[in-house]
Amino acid sequence: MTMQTSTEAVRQEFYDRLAEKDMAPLWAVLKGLLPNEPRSKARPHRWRYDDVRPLMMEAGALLTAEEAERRVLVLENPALKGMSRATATIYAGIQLILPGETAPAHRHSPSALRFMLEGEGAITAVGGERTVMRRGDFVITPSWAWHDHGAEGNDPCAWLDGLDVPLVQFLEAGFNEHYNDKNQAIIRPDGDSMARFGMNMLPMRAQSPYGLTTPIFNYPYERSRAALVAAAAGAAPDKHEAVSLRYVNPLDGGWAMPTMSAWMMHLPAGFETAPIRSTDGIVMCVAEGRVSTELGGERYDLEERDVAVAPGWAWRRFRAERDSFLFCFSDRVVHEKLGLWREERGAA
Ligand code: GTQ
Repeated sequence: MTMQTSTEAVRQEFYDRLAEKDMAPLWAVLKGLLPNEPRSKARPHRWRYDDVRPLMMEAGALLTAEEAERRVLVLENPALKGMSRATATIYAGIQLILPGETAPAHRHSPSALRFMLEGEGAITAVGGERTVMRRGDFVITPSWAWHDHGAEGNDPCAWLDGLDVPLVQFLEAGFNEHYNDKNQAIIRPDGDSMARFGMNMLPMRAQSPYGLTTPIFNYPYERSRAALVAAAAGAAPDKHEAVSLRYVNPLDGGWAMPTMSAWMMHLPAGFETAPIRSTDGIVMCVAEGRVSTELGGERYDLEERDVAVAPGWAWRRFRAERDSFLFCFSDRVVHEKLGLWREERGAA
């Protein structure tokens, strides 16, 4: 036995005795616990809507929305297979409702957001109020709010779902409950929450019925797009963020949801951003146009409705030949609240 192997054998024998008593040597794991910088387990990835759509329609022929409860194709990060994760903390999926179907009412502690992709007549009901979801709309289901969905027109309706499920799993704070009927009781007229909270005015004693989540549950694309176009006319785009506006909770000026941040980036025709990275992991979807992007060194040309992922601390940059609009969401708000959020802005 050489000197070295005998030392190693002695140490290993010690580690084995530690393990028997449910302990472990820190020095063997310290580098992994305290990395010099984040190295996300998630990979950059892109899902083409042209690939998703036919498979989604196949699922539509295979089972009803009611059978499935939610007929969704989960977008699995290829490095996190079987975990229902697009990023470390975010679940994403594409949900399909066929004309006349209902996705029955339930509620859960994870929060959900929707980014509407296609179909006329998609309806979601949240907390006793209905809204029509149109293409490009950003729609919110707050934690523990009853919600059911339907398609009341003649089209299949599809949207991107984003949930904070992996984060809630990590915190072991998941609850779920079924409603006693397919559809929840509607107690407010359409547009009620928008009138009270979404017109740059607030009730005299404003309080969100949804706790930490914004009281507005549909941010229509028509308005977001118009704001971005007008903002682009007023000033040069930011070198790293082009023209970006975030979805806001009007009650406190913060992000619209307590666990997920959402914003939309407008890339004017011909504009190219400089590289930027941040600790939050981002899911993005092209609302309009065509976006060439580099995410963690991978190049993707994103068409309308394509979804892509930029893992935390991966460099990202964007370019568009024609006016384009990119919906983005991430766990940034959580990082910020915990004092962990960082970004680095690279040179052009
Ligand atoms: O629409 O309520 O993609 O509960 C996953 C879980 C959608 C929903 C998902 C859900 C929903």
